[in-house]
Amino acid sequence: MKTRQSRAKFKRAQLVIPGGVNSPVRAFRSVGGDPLFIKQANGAMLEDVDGNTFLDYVLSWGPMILGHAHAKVVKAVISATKRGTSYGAPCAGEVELAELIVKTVPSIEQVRLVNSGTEAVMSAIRLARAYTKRDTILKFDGCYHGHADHLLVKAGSGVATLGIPDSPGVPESFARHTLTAPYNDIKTTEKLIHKHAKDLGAIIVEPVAGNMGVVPPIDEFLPWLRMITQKYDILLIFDEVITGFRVHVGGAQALYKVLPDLTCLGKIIGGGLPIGAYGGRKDLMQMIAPAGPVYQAGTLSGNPVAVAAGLETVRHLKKPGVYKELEKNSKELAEGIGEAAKYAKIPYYQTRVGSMLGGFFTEGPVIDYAGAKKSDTARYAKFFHGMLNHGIYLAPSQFEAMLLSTAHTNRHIRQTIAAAHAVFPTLR
Ligand code: KE4
Repeated sequence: MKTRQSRAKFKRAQLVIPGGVNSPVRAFRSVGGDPLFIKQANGAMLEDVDGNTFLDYVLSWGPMILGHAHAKVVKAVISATKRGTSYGAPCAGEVELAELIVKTVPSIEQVRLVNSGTEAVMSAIRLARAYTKRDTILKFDGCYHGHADHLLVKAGSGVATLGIPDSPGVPESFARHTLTAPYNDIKTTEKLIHKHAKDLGAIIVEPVAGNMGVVPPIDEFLPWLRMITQKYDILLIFDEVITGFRVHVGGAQALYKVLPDLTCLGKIIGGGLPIGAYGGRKDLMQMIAPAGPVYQAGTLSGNPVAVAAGLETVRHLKKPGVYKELEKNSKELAEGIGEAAKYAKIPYYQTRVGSMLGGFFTEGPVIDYAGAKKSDTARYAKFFHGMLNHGIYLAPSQFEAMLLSTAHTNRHIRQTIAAAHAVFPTLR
């Protein structure tokens, strides 16, 4: 595969951008090699600056569920742009998108638009702390909720201790307010809650984990979390930045019928433009300035162009049959890849929730981060490059998701399965 142009651009990028990328995972560090610079994208396809084309299963990490440059989204963005790109004042589009979110996501009665998932999560946590007047939060190992300081925290040694910073620059004092527990581990989580109940204000969870690879909740996990948080008067926050409008039009909360107190959204609701949102019970959201005392603001929040792209995307997703088609293709793809691994006798533990697919190079089962970390990441790197050479662009990390769009056709699915049959045997 020719990569001269990408390599030259990457060299140039590293002179002026740390690591040559504006977000670490794009740098291919965990799979090796240099990142490809994308020239354009359309539908399910990417084209890089050397003219190589790929079937895209990253979809900009989630937003592009309708595929790239969807005609209606492009048209909406162009016409919004012609009316001005930002007013810093209310506009009809942001109200329409808020109304659509309120109508579609079961637990959301009011919502605030922001500019990223990180911003959505940090605002939801500030609100939860203000409402409960308790500062400690609990997150789960392997779940990622953006890069706000108090969430870049890893498990302290032993379960009972509070978190420790997972990045330089995060003060110990911040990490001290963050507890971590293993995902899907009810027993350990219960112990932590009992021990810290008096100052535990909120529990935040990815209802389907998408940042340790894809790890679904075990059946009792989410209902139990809802029960125990109600029992201890702790707020339950669902981080649906990936799962929102992905695994179900109403998100994971609609799929699993478990309603959190607050929900964080992002990605899909912006149709590929910068966006985030947090919302939930009206009594909580009414605490947000200027309605209430909890401050949160943003120059480009509710941006007219971003909301135009988001509106077009969400309106399309609400059409009948969209998720049924996504489910059919995703199921066929997952089964096909699984068969290819089995045929090649390569241990490969698969997970899937709707059009969110995961695959770990380990016998499995994988139900938490410790299990995910047992997977053979060197083998994943070889698989990644093998598939890339067959024109299939997967996430350049074992700990991400493989995502489908409505632009992925059955022919694409069969092409991907054929590539897997060619690549798996080379991993022996
Ligand atoms: P952003 O600030 O990147 O918009 O969203 C942060 C975030 C919050 N919550 C969840 C569950 C997320 O997955 C994310 C961001 N997702 C990663 C990929 N898994 C974005 C890719 C990147 O960091 O470049």
